[in-house]
Amino acid sequence: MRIVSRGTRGLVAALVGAGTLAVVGCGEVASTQDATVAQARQEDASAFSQQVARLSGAEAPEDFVRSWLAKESGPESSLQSAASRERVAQLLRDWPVRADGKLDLTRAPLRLRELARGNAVEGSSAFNALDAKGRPLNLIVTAQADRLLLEEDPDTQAPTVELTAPATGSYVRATVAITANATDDVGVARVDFFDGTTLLGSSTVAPFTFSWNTVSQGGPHSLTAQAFDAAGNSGTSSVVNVEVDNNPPLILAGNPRLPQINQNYVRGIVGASWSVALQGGAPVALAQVFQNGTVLTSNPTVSGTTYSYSWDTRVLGNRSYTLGFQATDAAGNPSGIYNRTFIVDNTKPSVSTITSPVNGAVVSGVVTLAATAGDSQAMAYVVFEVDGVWLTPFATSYPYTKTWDTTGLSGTHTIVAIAYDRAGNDRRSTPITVTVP
Ligand SMILES: [Ca+2]
Ligand SMILES: [Ca+2]
Ligand SMILES: [Ca+2]
Repeated sequence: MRIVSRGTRGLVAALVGAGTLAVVGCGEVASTQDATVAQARQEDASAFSQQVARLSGAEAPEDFVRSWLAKESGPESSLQSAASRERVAQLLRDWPVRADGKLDLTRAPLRLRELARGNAVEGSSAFNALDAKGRPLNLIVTAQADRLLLEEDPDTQAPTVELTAPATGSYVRATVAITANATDDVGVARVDFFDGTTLLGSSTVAPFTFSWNTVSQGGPHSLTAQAFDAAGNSGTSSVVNVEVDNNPPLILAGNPRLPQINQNYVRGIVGASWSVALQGGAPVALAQVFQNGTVLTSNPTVSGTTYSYSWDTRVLGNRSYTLGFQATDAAGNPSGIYNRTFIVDNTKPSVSTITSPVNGAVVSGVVTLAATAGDSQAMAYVVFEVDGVWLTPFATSYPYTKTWDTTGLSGTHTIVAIAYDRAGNDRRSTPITVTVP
């Protein structure tokens, strides 16, 4: 065993890559008759070193490597496939250069992996090769007695590929990441993504993914991926069916439907509801009720397309609130928040007093009944009740008055004024009695 020249050792180290094949790179290895397998590989590597030294001849190793790779990537290459020649051309392009423009042989993009076949005794050692990122190159570097060769490693096994996202049966919207998991015995060169028979796009780097813009693609779609290795073998994934829906649900208000006199005042437990009109195929996945922007529930009662919620205002202060509703479909399209403003009033009117006639009066003809009434929020009307019967229409504005024709009503009558606020709370006045002669 001789120690090869310094320049050659540099070349071998470069081709091998530091640490990739630990047995290579040192020529000081003892030769024995009963070599172990590892020692045999050391012999092979050493022979390879010597081969390179012999082949490089008068050429500097840098020139030798450059011309060797240039030859193998060109028309004189022994490689049959254009893909393999391109891989060698890429090696040459990838090879780092030093400041002086020479190839930096200490930083090789081509690395030798395990011994593929042969040994020193046969005078031919073949190594599997890796690129700079450790991916199999589908090339075998062979050192023969008088030549250094690149050979194609025949690859006949197709890659396998499955789509990992989106999930089959899912609804999707906007830009969707279609992701594939692809494997190959040598290496996956490319994954193509299809919508039916339409090629959407390709990815050459794991994780294999494609951003699919679905904005104008509503409806059902069948997605597949096809993976290729460098030799052109391909495998196709199973179909993933998805439905594209880029349209948010529409919200229509339901209860409470308040009469005009209430304006938007509410009290007690308010039965609030909304109806949802779906747009696109995705059902509602999330329905939320909000109070002043805070979620009250994400689980309102649903019946068909109507969502309802019992809003308990009794625990709230008397003031204005927004009650909102939002539905998001299974594709992720949120409706706008449908907000309605309500004023909570759970307090009776503060005042209800009959001011005319006075208690015990004797009246006749057409009598004007009058009352004072007030509410901390907003008054709606005052009802004058005579002997339990309401006089209509009600007095809806201050001063609250109502005429009462006593003709033919001789006797004693009891009168009460009932004040109602906008929310429907009422306060009864102290009754008065009057006498019609
Ligand atoms: Ca393969
Ligand atoms: Ca939709
Ligand atoms: Ca009130």
